[in-house]
Amino acid sequence: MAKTLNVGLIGYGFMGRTHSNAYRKVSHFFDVPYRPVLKVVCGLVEAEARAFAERWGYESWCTDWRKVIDRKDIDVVDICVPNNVHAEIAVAAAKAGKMIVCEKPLALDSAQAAKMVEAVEKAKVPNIVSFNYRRVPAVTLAKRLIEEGRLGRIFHYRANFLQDWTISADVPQGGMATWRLDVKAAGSGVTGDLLAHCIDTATWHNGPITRVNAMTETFIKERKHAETGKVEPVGIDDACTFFCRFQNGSLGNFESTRYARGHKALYTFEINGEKASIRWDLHDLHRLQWFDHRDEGKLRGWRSIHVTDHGGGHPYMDKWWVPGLQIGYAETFVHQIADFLAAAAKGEPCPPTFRDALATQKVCDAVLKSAKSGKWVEVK
Ligand code: SOE
Repeated sequence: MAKTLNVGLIGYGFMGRTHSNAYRKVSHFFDVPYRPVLKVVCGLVEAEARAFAERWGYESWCTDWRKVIDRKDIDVVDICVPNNVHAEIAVAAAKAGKMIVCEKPLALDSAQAAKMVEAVEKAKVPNIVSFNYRRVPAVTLAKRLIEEGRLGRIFHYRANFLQDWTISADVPQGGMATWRLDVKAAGSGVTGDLLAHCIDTATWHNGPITRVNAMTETFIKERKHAETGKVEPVGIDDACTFFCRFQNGSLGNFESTRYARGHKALYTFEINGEKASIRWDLHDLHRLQWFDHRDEGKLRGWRSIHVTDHGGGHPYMDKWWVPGLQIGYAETFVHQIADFLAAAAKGEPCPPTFRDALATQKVCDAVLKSAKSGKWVEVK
């Protein structure tokens, strides 16, 4: 019989919903060692916290995150608030001995992230950062194929994350819905919000990034602040592209923007190896495109693998429906919680840990530094 695991969720926005849904579903589909119980949700506006608690089935709600940490009955603190508050909450939660799930990016910058790593490692508490796309079955399958050496030597890794939701100058910065545009709350723009996902997946697939050369642009220079009502300078990067070198000698090419008209969340990557190539697209997330040069010449070509087959050993899929039926974005968070709970019960780390996310943060810092100087920057 699984032990209960009392969850304290901090933040009831978009990410609070994805995580709540995962806690609700996980023990229905996975044989997890803990059964999550939604104990308390915390957020700034009491009426909204209460409404969220009622909708998702949290037993209680509050407006002060410290109360969640002070509660002896809370086992896991789940941080779904803007990036500028992650560090303070995570360090306090670690000191209180809580397990921690934290939204991405881990912090505003790598100096802050390093303090968070120190806190969780000192307290020896299980920790994970929510780079959820690793746990799309097709993305996990790509990792397995690379590990099995099927691509041979890797030459190129390229990734894009394209959106278009901030093109209008009327979109404000700051506040509950648009804090991602406020540099004080977010730390950076697309680099921390979108490229961090690509960097996490890329370094998981292809190893560390050692040097970067980047270019950023802020297309709309001033926006009204949703909280102050004043028109203020925009401090985030609206778009960022960078080249890089990986430690294994391969070349990387990354692009992210919120100004790609027509694209809502187009995350794609392509990996070219000596023997084979892989391509993946978030809009068709259950498919992995595979080209194998070793195939017989007349049949050689890109094949589209529908990553939904149990017998084929497609990651996670045996826990869902019958072969051929799909899952989606929401389930990546269920996989994340299932893996996290399994690892915690065994006393093992569950990647991406805070330490893994610190490595991603260091690449983001190097990218932003390079964009400022126009020079290559080493990733420390
Ligand atoms: C921003 O629009 C955002 O929601 C990111 O914050 C998420 O991490 C990404 O998955 C989708 O886009």
